[in-house]
Amino acid sequence: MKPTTLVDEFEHYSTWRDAVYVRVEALRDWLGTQELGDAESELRLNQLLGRLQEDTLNVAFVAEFSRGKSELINALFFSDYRQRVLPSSAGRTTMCPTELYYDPTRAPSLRLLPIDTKTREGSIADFKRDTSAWTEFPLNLDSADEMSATLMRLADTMTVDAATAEEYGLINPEDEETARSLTRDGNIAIPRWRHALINFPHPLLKQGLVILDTPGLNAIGTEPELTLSMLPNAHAVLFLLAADTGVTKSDIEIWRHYIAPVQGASRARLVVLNKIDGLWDELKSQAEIDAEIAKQAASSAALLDLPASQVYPVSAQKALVAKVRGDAELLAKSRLPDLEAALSQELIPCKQALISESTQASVEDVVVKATELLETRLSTIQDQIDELEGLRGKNRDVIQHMMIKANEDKQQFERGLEQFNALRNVFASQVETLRKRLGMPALNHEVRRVRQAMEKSHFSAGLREAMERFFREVDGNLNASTEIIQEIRAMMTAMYQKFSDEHGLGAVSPPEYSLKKYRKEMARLEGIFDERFNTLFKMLTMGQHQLTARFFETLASKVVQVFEIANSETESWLKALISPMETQIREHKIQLKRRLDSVSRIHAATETLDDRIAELEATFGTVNDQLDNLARINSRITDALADKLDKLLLARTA
Ligand SMILES: Nc1nc2c(ncn2[C@@H]2O[C@H](COP(=O)(O)OP(=O)(O)OP(=O)(O)O)[C@@H](O)[C@H]2O)c(=O)[nH]1
Ligand SMILES: [Mg+2]
Repeated sequence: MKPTTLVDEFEHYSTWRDAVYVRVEALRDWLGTQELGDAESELRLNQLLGRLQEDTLNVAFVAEFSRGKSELINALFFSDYRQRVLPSSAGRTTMCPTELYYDPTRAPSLRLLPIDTKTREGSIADFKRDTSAWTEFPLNLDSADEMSATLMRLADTMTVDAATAEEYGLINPEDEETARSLTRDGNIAIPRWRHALINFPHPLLKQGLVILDTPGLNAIGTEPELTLSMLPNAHAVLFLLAADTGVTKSDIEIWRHYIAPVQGASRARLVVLNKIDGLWDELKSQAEIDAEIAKQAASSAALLDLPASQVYPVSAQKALVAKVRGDAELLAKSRLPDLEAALSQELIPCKQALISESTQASVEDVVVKATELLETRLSTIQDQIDELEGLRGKNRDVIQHMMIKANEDKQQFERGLEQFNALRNVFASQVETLRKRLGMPALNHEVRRVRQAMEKSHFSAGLREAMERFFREVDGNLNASTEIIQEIRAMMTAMYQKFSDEHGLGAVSPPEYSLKKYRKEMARLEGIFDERFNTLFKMLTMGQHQLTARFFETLASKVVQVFEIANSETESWLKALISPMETQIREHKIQLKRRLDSVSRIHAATETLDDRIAELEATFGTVNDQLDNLARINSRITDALADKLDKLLLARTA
């Protein structure tokens, strides 16, 4: 098998995504020019295009300090720069979580969030929106030396007294290790920065790759956002062990607390056994060395409760050297290509499948709706043609009779419309009740209440009670919303049925919708809270009080995020519920009016019958062409989704 590098595979993926984008855009534009799209379809396609454009692939590197995370990132992604981009050295090097990405609207730079922001309100996500909170250093891409000198700031530390470190939530004074790290005068070295953002125009980052480099256990534990959102949001997590240290207690702790519990079917988790060059012994045969490496991989796997095949032994450092020097033999020996292949195979197909599925679903809904509309048009035109054909040679009395019939149909439909409008009012008031339960003001009220309770309470029992109540209230609101949603759906289903029975409108089954996944997500967050509370906050010192408050802020911003998504999805659903009905009614009204007009015209001049039939037949042809076009545009999207990339590439060069 030809080894695929992550770079190749990712480029392939980006090309695929671009091709899908272009074709979905073509669908949206075509529906627009043909006046076939309604507001709901346009919104859906625009949302889909936005998602395709902003699509990122997040890969996180997690491990205890000095296992070689930064070196592995250099070897995997930055060897083209022919030197170390990220600082990597013995002892603690990376002092704060570091994100590497590319934003074309900003100049290449290193931005650092000062550590004292830990005492300010707001999560890292909040600070990201506040440019002034960051210290910015430009990156000079023309000088590799200057660039790595700038990036050395990731390792900055500063000395503070124990009280300050405690206030930042960085130390626990009762902890033995803390006691040891305090110098004789009671000071301690802490990271100077809380978070780093590197905006760098690397080809992969340009295509949407986002890399997260993290420092060791101490920092992971003090930044709840890492645990709550950054790691769960990563599409792949690489956990590193080092052959020279073996699996230590803190390695196991990181694995158990921060990596193993992160769920999600699409989430690749790879364990890397780094620094295998330490086992390369010139006095041993290759077979003996391989056996030694296999043995260590197997024992590491056993300690982490994994099959041995999931542990990838590599030497990041030798791989970097090999890539810089173009030494193929050394590269093979470093075993990095095996890891790259595994990473690309686990990561990219999963991601592609996810995007493909959601694109398919949105496109299908829109296409089905437009097809139905065109088909209804076709069949009404056909009915009219048949009616007129039957009229050839009939006398005025018959035509008079038809006119009366058309008028009656129209009046009956207008009565139906009145009922529909009454139902719309009921719908609006139910939506109002739903928004009261699910809307942001209700949630913000709960968040404020916990904040107040936290300020007042100095004991963990009080905090716990406030939090438990918070989760209970939030779940209660979700539960009540679920019931309202079911009522709304039942009412709309009945209305659709009625219109279908009485006026011959197409039978539509309103889309199913449930808040279950949000309730599940809330339960997951509560689980994380419980676990953190039980391990960390048995006793509340001042610093821990701070830490709890910050933990809550992060948790709250996560809950707010979940609710924002739930709200926007609910609003889309509500629109999807009513809009097909509105479209159908509008269409039906137009058709009824046309029928009446056409009969009236014939009534006035029976001799124009042939002209009228010819006119209708021409319209029939146009609508038929539209149906063909729509099917063609749709099958182009389906082809792109099925990754017929060879074809795409050929088409592009042609
Ligand atoms: N022999 C050997 N040393 C390595 C290898 N990979 C990394 N190192 C060394 O291990 C040390 C730590 O590497 P880093 O890349 O800084 O490790 P890290 O996990 O990023 O550590 P922190 O930033 O402190 O959390 C450095 O001195 C590297 O040169 C390897 O494959 N073999
Ligand atoms: Mg590092």
